[in-house]
Amino acid sequence: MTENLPNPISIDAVAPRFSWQLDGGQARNVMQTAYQIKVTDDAKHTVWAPAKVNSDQSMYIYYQGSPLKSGEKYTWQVKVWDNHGKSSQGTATFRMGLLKADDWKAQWIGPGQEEASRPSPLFRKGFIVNKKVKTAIAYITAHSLYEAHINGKRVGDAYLTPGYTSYNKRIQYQAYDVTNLVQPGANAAGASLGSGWYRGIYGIGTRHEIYGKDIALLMQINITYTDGSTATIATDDTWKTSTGEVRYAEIYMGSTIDARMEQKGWSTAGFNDSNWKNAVIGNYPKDILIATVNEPVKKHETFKAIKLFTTPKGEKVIDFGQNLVGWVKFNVRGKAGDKIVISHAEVLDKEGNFYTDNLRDAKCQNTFILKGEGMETCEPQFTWQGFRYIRIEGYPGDIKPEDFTATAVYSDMPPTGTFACSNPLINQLQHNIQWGQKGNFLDIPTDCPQRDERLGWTGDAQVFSRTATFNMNVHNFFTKWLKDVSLDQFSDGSLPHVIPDAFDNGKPTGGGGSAGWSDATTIIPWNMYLAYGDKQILENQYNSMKAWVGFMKSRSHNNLWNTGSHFGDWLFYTRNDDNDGTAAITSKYLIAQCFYAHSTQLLINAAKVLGKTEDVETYTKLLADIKDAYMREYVTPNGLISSDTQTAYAEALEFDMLPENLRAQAADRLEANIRRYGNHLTTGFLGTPYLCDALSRYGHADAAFRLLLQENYPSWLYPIKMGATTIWERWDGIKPDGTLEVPSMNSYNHYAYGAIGDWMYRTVAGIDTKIEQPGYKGITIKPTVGGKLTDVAANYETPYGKASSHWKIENGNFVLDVVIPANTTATVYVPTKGDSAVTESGKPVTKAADQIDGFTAVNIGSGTYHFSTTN
Ligand code: RAM
Repeated sequence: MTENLPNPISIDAVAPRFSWQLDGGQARNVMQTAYQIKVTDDAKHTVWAPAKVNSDQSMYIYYQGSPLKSGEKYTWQVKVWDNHGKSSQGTATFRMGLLKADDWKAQWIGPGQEEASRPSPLFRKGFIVNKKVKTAIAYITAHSLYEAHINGKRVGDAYLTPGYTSYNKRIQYQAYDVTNLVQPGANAAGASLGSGWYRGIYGIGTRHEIYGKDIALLMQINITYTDGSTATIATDDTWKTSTGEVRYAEIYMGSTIDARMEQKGWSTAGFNDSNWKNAVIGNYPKDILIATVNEPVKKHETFKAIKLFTTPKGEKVIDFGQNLVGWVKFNVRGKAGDKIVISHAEVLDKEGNFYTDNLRDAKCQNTFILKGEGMETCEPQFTWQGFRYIRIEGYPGDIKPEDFTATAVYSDMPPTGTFACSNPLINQLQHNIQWGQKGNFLDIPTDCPQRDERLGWTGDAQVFSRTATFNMNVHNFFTKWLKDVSLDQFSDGSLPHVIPDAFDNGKPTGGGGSAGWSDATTIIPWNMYLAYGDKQILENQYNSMKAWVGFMKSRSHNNLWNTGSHFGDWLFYTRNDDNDGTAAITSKYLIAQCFYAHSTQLLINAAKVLGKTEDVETYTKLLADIKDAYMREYVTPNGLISSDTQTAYAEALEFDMLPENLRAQAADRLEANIRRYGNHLTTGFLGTPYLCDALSRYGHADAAFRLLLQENYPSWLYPIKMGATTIWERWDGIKPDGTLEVPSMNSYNHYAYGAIGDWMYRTVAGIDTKIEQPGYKGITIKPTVGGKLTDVAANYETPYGKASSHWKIENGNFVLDVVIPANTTATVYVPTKGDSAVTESGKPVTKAADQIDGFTAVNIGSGTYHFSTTN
């Protein structure tokens, strides 16, 4: 991998990093002992050939050869040697992006005068190819969304490009190898544009034009002929512009496609564009253009209708069986002018009617006007919807459900994990967590994908970030988003509530600095460092982390951060008829103090990794003061916390707020609190991620399992019993009597409570990285048995390869199958009672290993292992 991507073609890191995996085959204890890299350019000249390095490092080796050139392709080879006397070689390629603003010969172009309804503009240009093409690379970006074509064919398979960044500071472009799309003789290039995040209706209060009002395209095709000569096809005012069938397209609202307006063949060479206007050059910056670091949004799973039915109100509705994010495509035959309207909904109401009130001002409607020429395919553009059901209006003739397909659309991150166990409800929970991630990792991490929001809410992203690493490789996804975190951070160190900052666009008016939200600055970089072992994330984010801690310090008095406005433990358990005070309110300032400590701790951790010893000292002292202030203000000498809630105890325990001697009693109080609520959780966004971990860490795994397995409200499984296929924003999005929560805030696809996934992988299956060997260079396998589970299996694609933990209870004995990838080592903790014997592949291990707290610990290298215990 180059910069964590396979053979990328637009790298703008001046020193890209190389990583590889070793395949240990059937052998055990395989470690790399040495590697040697060689990099050559396209003409096969060596640009870097360092000597063999005796090291087991296989991740993030920085290129250190002669300067890499804009647009050039390079090949790198690595030879590795292992401790079994074997060696092996691998090859990969990468191409540099356009490194300087002047590498862009293209000019930004727009349509000039636009109709008020803003149909999608089309742009086209014919060009001639009269020599043999060696390579053709297209570099494309837009304000805001583009879809490019060459000779009538779509360029690439990405959607909603160029993706969403803080557009006033940086805009990504994408590079495509279009060698196979250009042809000898006459060619045409073209693109259509949508308003998207840049100038569309977006942000709370359905704002418009957050980043600008002009729609614009920047496109350049760099052709290299086999004789070494080059040509550039670039947008300028000789390009022609018009509009076509996409009459309207907005993220929240949906799109209107009038097939009668289609300009057939508009992106082919033979098309007559004589009545098209000339494009108008726009003077927008090119020095903010950057290559794309994360995986683009692509189409993924498709769903067929599971049923077509008529609601009590008489509406025709299709159920796709899964709450998903993307859109519906269908085939239909009708007359010219027939108008079909597809509306979207996540749930039906109590009566079984199509329910859209929770979408607020987002219309989520796609309208298609047919041209009446046989079978037509209808697919929306430059928009997406979050839905399980569609309502169909205006359909000519009988609806054939088999003609409808829903496609899930999300960032194309490699899947990394699976979790399955003997309890089908937990498996459904895992499914819902993954679908929450699929639905809300659409170029940026969003709170929800359906209503008039879909924003990069920092708190939600932070809460879910570690779980996200288990389900998909989110390394580049978060690397990109974190850059916008640091760019949009206010100068006083506070962080806007959403990133990119669609509320303020740089002006600190929309607020920020909420405890647990702005801590995305520290928590996410640290989680990425743990999951991927990538120090560069910490280097890049360090100033941002420090600025956030600085902000909290500047707003504190006597080390107590008790100022500002905070969301608190958002959506915690509360009842309307709360006569006896069961609402689990945790003081917002108490929470703020805990996050102040936690972020400071993470800053210290980062400073240690980066060798910033002065900062380690300064912030260690500060951390002690923060904890002292917390103890003085919020905790009695016996350890009762002034907010006697699950969230207060969970955070106190997870952030090490209490002195050692008060921790066990705090865990007991937490456990007792859970019993008082009849084994229910009462936590909101900020307590939920820590709850089960705090319990299991302090000897109350049983209570954690009782919470996990609780089937009635509030709990993780309650929504599943109510038919959920994603994680809900509220514990009671649908109430036990079938009525729905308030329409003003009731999303059925909000991943925050899915943060329990981290505990399932790391504690129940027990796969974790050692902190001192992050990125799973050192692995821990430490299963937690409980909850009447008899079989738990998790597979996880670490940066080094697959690790897995599969445990079973067989005839009362514990059996554990483990896979550890090559070039890593692991400690396996086999749960043991008293003097029960542990064997590995039939041979006793107990004597050679340590006995710690009910576990027999065994150190192993890579390979496949089978442990079992006999009681
Ligand atoms: C809601 C969002 C999000 C939450 C904020 C505080 O509007 O959906 O989930 O973080 O409010």
